[in-house]
Amino acid sequence: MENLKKNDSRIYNVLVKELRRQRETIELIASENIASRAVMEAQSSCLTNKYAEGYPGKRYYGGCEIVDIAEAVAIERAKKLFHSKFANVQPHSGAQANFAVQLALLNPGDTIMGLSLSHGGHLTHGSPYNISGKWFKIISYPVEEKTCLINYEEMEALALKHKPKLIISGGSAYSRIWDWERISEIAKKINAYHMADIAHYSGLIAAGVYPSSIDYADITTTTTHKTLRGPRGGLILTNDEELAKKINSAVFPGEQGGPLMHVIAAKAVAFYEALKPEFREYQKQVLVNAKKLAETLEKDNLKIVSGGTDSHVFLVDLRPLGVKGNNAQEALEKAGITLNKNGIPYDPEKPTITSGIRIGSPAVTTRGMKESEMIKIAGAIVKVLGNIDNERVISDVRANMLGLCKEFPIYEDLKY
Ligand code: DSN
Repeated sequence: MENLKKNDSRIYNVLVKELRRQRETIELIASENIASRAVMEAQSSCLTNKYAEGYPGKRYYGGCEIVDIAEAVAIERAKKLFHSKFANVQPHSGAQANFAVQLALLNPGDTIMGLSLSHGGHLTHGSPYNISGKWFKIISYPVEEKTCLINYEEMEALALKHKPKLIISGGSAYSRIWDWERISEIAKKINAYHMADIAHYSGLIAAGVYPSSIDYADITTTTTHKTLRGPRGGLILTNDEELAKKINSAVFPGEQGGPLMHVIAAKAVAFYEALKPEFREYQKQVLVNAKKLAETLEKDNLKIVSGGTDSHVFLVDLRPLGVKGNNAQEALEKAGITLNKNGIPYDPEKPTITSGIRIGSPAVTTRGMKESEMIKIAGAIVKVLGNIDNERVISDVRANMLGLCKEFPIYEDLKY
């Protein structure tokens, strides 16, 4: 980092402070992780300089023969990892991946159906503030009020009534198993496409510890930086050759220009890491840790939405404590624990306040933490939530969390 330090001290200082924050914080944001040094090296490489509009072997620029290798390797590894016949590794993000699918399959004015954002869906599945909600007619399916689970009969009834052209499964805050097969059956009945957005679950799926959508959904999209632990980016998978052609055209030239070749190389590195047996062990521990956290919090009388988790994530309903999500997030951050406020299904509070928090285990598991640390972290959360305005308690917890972070260091070789 010597050049950055010398040439741009303001940004160098941002990196120094952020590295310190990450080292000294218990990271429970379910969509974040700690990428390997190999991933970061590929991402910060000279590949950033290369324009490569098009696809390997069919580019609009000269000098692409080397970066072609990076993209071809990324595609080959993604296909192997997810047992998929086709992969497009160019989407800059999950949102770009989802929009590319919508661009490939739909016309403005068509109807699409996705899990309601306020029940755990995603902005790109039909929020009125997103292009998906502006361009398409949206039918949102809910979770049941009592169980907070998806009711597939209700989903089917909605689909038969409104006949969407696309049904989207997956979301950002649904902790249970998705029945991909059932959703595909519903889609077939109305001649709709089924797109599974596995952004949250993709690392678990790659490791075989959560059911895969690949053989059921027409198209699967994901980000590469959540449980998958790669660089920030998107990925689209399908087994259908005709859909694959449409997707390629929708990504480029449909919605993107030059692919980020440095990020694609870093995706290739992450897929390679995910193909290793250690990754499966890691994901098993992600599941164990999430369950242990949820179970311990529940024993301490916190209410877990849907009563538990089958994945890396879960929501806590804070209403029995009389604490709002925004205040909980703020107090926990002061105590050295980062997570996000999150609406719970049928939340009476607005999204900037919320009645819940979302908790995820991927990042702390990457640090090497196991069940005993989850018990300590759950204890710390309970203590802070019970003493939300008590600076002394918060500062004691902060000291304990700092000690825990020091026991499980990250990026030890980074010297800035
Ligand atoms: N997918 C969101 C999250 O889970 O944090 C971000 O878009």
